[in-house]
Parts: sequence; C-alpha cells; structure tokens
Amino acid sequence: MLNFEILGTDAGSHARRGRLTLNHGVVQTPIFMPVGTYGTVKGVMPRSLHEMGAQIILGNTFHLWMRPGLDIMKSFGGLHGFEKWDKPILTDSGGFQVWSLGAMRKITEEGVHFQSPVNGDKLFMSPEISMQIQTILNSDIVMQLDECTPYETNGKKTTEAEARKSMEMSRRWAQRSKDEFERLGNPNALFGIVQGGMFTNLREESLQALVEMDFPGYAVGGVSVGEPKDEMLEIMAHTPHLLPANKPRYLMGVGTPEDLVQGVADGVDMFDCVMPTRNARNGTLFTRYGDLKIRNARHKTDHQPIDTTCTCYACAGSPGGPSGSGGVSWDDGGRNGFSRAYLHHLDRCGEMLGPMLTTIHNLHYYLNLMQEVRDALDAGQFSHFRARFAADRARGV
Ligand code: PRF
Ligand code: ZN
Repeated sequence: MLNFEILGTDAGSHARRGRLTLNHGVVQTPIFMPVGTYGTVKGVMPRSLHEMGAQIILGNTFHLWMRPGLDIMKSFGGLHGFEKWDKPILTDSGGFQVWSLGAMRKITEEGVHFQSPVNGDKLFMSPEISMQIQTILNSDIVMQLDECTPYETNGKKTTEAEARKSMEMSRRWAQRSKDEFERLGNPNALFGIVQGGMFTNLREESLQALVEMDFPGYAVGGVSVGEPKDEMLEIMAHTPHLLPANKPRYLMGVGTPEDLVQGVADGVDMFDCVMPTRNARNGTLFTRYGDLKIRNARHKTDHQPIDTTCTCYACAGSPGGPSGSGGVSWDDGGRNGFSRAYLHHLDRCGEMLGPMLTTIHNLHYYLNLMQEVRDALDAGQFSHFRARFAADRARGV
C-alpha cells in the first residue's frame, strides 16, 4: 500500500511538498530517513527517534539476512516488532551492500554469488531472494535488487558500454523483482531504481523502462559512488524531475545538508545517508552556521551547546526540564543543553554518551532541516529559504 499526494510545488524549482501514506503511517515529504542498517539507528533509542521527529527509517536486507537471519525475523513477524519501531521502514535490497563487498563477490545475470563476511559461507542473492527476504521483514517500502554501477574500477572510469550493460541488467532485475514481489502477495510498496552511471542518455533509458513497469515510487541510485561533486550534481539536476510527477522520488545515499537542499530543488522527495550518524561518531557536527569538529582543542573550555539555535536533547535538554543533573542551572543562557566542553571531554575519554549525544544532535539537525524545507515550501518561501540557508552555513560556527 502506498498513497502519494502532492500538497504544493515551488514556482522557481522542481521542489514539491508531499504526503506519503504507507502501511505503518504517514510521511511528510521532503524527508530525510535515518539509516538503521542492523535494525538500529546506531546509538539512538526509538523513543529518541520519535522525539526528534523521525517519520521513517531504513533497514538493510543484506545485514539482517546475515544476522540475526530469517527464522528470527519471521518469529517476530518482521522488522518492526523486532526493533520496536512502529512507524514506516524502508529496506534497501542488498544490491549496494553486496557491491560494497568488492573482491568477495561475483555478479552474474542470475544474481550475486558472494562469501558471507560473517562466517565465510558461500551465499547467493537474486532479485527473487531479495524480495522474499524483504517480504519477511515486512518493510513499508521495498527496493528492487539492482547493480550500483561503480564510478571507476581499479582507477579506471566506467565506460558507457560498461554502464549500459550494468544498467540493462538492473532493468531486468527490476522486472524480476516486481514479478516476485507480486507473486509473494507482498502488501507493501516496491520501488524501482534508476541506474546508468554518469551517462544522461542511459539514465533516460533506465528511467523510461522503469516507468513502463509502473512502480509506485522510484529511486535514483548509482550516485555518491566516488564521483566528483560536479558530476553528482549533474545527475541530480538531470534525472529526478524526469520521473512521474505523481510518484515519490528517492535519491539513494545522499548527502550533505547542501546536497539535500539542492536535491529538493531538483525534485527529490526522500533522502537517506549515513553522514549524520557516522560523522557524529567521528566528531563532525552539523550546525546552522557550518560544521564543527568537537575534537578541536578550542572546544575544550567552551560552555556553549553544539548549536545555539538547536532544540535537540543534546543542545537544549528535555523540553521543560533540566537535561538530567537535578535542575542545576548554569551559564548557557538559561538553556539546559550539554556544553561543547563536555562533549569534547566525553570524546577524549571514549565515553559512549559522547556519540549518543552527537548522533541525536546530527540527526535532529537533518530532520529539522527538512522540516524547515517543508515549512518554506508551505509558505511559498523556498527560494528565500535556500538563500538564507546558504548564507548561514557559510558564516562559520
Ligand atoms: N542502489 C541501492 N542502494 C544504494 C545505492 C544504489 O545505487 C546507493 C548509491 N549511492 C546508495 N544505496 N540499492
Ligand atoms: Zn542539537
């Protein structure tokens, strides 16, 4: 089940404001989807995800198939009951994850042969198997199995002929995914994935073929795979707006805050990326006025929160209450957030609260950015918003 309604469009770009209804709830678009590869958004409790306004999260077919495996997933009736997340879930098909294994895999027309990174077992993933697993996971949005065309292999750029071969196989896998999805009677929604590398003519062929197969939604894959930024932006400007206007569009694995705002202008409705969560664990924090490296010595004595304009638990504490230390007030302007000095200290000591708080902040930043984008679209102020966003981010922390 999937219903997508366009609530408004921007006059000066391809941006749209939409409402996506799935089996486990409603998603306001444009949206960012936190990544929960192993059935957990690393370090974040589901209640915190609710608190920060997450509407839909990702899971990974490949990882959950490896561990804990399908028998356990079946016994919990799917991923929702296992991970205790009752809102929508999108699962990636495993194509990109298997591709990331590098030398440990062999891709054929039938599917992907590879060695389990967990125990070395010889395994096989096909479009049919991916659909069978995602049906057991009962994710609201199922992704077709695709081959993510690499930008280069061993330092050699992918040729048009190679990209065509790969794209055509993904196209055949799209049909096989759809046939199996329907055969299984999966009650959720299957998305096709546009491939074609950095070649706009191949992107158009891929897109056309998928549109003829009539998926309820479409993704643009094969970007952010090591290409120079200008090539990524070229594909973003080229492809999403050519997809059917009445279906949701998902740009896979992108990107920085700037990429998201640009992607919205290019007509994208859905994004996912490990950047907010991974960067949080590495000490790179996103703020309204640019990025901040918490490991930098200059934060050692800084009493300010990460982002003075942020309302997340890390920056502002619990709504209406102290952040957790018994109502002590201190010199951060009446706010109850944790200081940069404290987060710097937690990082230096390797304390697990450090990445927990920084992950909450970074995810809140991404989710709030998309909320601001939606508000700007609702108010007919998107171009004004983009200008202010760029100026603020360039200002520096
Ligand atoms: N295909 C799939 N998942 C993905 C990608 C893709 O091309 C990307 C590309 N950035 C991220 N995740 N199935
Ligand atoms: Zn914050």
